[in-house]
Amino acid sequence: MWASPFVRLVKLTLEIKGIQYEYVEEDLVNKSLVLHKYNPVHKKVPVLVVNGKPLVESLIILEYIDETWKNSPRFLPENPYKKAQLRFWCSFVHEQVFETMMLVLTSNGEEEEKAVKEFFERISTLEVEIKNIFPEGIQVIDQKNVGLLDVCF
Ligand SMILES: N[C@@H](CCC(=O)N[C@@H](CS)C(=O)NCC(=O)O)C(=O)O
Repeated sequence: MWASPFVRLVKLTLEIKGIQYEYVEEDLVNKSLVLHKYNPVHKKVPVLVVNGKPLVESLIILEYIDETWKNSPRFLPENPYKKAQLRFWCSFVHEQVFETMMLVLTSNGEEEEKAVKEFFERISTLEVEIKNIFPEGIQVIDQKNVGLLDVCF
């Protein structure tokens, strides 16, 4: 499912970390037996298979990759409080921001206007709160200096 933002999130992470992988496309209208086998609960993509073992849910996959391939860049800080804060904002982007973004793209008229307003409200919330997580200011992002929240965003 080439257009899946969740799949792209995992591909982007693998590419930033320099990990070679084989990409297998899934037809979500006609799901394969492999998808049923590797993600029997949700039957969704992405699924990352490492040494025959499947991992599902993009944010969980991202953390797994970061903890397994400890090469730079590290996506999450060691500090448990900072880590918890970043996890919270990643799931906010992943769920709340993404949900309204999809609504903007798929609605019309009044519903679209409402969705656009909601989208900007959520982005503004993130923009204000992010300053508490990064009091030192937003830094330039490049391949060596990128965090979990950057990737999610
Ligand atoms: N929370 C999941 C969402 C994954 C997801 O919704 N994948 C969609 C493609 S964008 C899917 O596989 N949909 C198939 C279905 O719902 O049957 C994640 O972050 O990995």
